[in-house]
Amino acid sequence: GSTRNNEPENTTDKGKVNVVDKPIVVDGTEFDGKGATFTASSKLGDGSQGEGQKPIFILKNGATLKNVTIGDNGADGVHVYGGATLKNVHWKDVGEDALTVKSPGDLNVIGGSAYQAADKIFQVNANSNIYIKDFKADRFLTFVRTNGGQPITSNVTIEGGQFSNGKTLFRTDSKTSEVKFVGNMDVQGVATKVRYRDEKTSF
Ligand code: ADA
Ligand code: CA
Ligand code: CA
Ligand code: CA
Repeated sequence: GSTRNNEPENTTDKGKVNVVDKPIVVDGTEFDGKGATFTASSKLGDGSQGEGQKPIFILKNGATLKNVTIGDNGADGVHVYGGATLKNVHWKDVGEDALTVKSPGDLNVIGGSAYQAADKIFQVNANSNIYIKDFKADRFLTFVRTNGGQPITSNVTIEGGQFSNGKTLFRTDSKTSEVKFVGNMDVQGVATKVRYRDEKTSF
């Protein structure tokens, strides 16, 4: 919605497609895509499940990314170092994954959506506080996953949102990570709400 996040969405560049050959680095500032699409060239990867692809955006030190659509080749999506805020960021077809927390920090994701994630949407590889509000995800295996087998401390809050045709909303192998759900979520066709190691809670 245009005013849901208390800020009008600027989409004056909707329809523009930028093919990205080299990760776009946003360090401590704001990048406003104005509704444009950013899609990876083959130099970053092919958007498959192959590990080691490069991201389209690298966000550092509290950078903000807003009004962006990640296009048909999602490669390794968005990497975050030292926290970031995303507003109105959409993934049309998630590549290997959509976003990775690469180093400690706070991540806020306000609005936005992700479609067609063959595996994970949010991959958490470092200690973090993560707040995801009013996000829409359709066709995914795991919405938020701390890195397999790692003792990561991540506190995740998911507020509202729409989740459909997925396997698991939150999965961790760590004893020091947890998720909290706030408000009303619209969930359809998702098998598992949380999986703490081998303990699953179904919907
Ligand atoms: C897999 C892989 C990890 C890491 C992660 C990622 O879980 O086992 O080592 O690469 O993907 O960040 O995509
Ligand atoms: Ca991966
Ligand atoms: Ca995909
Ligand atoms: Ca990845």
